[in-house]
Amino acid sequence: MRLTREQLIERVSSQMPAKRWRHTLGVMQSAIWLAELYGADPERAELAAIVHDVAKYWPVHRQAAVIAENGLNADLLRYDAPLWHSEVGAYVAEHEYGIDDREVVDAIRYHTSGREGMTLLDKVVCLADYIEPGRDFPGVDTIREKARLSLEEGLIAGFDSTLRVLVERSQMIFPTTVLARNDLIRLLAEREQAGQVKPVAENKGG
Ligand code: DGI
Ligand code: FE
Ligand code: FE
Repeated sequence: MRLTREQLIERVSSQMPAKRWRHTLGVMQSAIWLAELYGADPERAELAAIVHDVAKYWPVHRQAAVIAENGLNADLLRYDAPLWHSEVGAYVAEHEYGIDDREVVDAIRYHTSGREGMTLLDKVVCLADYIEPGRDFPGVDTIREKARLSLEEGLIAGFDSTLRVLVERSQMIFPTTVLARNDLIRLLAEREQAGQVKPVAENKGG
């Protein structure tokens, strides 16, 4: 039932221009690298990366139909069309390619918007999408540097760059991206606090 890695590569690559497939190969490479660096499963990270943009070049009416006809997140349809392919990709992964690994399917689903409470795999795939070797947008090297030190700081920098562009163009912002970014910033702050609270507690004890 489930397609092999080779079958997936064949099926996905046939649905996009060569340039987008080269991007996908880059995301596979970066996802494996980040997974190894931060303790995620490289095989599952690569699997999500292979499929993540499968629907990117589908006509938007076809993407919208998949969302509307299968009870997917229809709220997306009120926002920019570039957000839709990730939800459609998750559906294709599960229902056409037989990927029954919920975390892999969700990493595909949330690779564009992020979400509150992102899993390790969500973070790896979303950040890999920003920093793959073929990416060449202003600020990408800063995101790459942060990605090397912290998955969360890398992702925040990635979302920052997307949000900056959207604001610059006076485009809508999908609220889930804001929630995802807030959540990551809170996580970092809590981590830092935990690090600082400890010596204080020790002082009290001493
Ligand atoms: O599919 P890719 O080009 O590899 O990258 P992606 O899946 O991150 O898609 C990003 C596109 O989505 C980019 O053109 C910005 C657009 N977009 C529109 N509104 C939003 C948004 N992206 C996010 N994260 N949040 C938005 O509100
Ligand atoms: Fe994408
Ligand atoms: Fe992508």
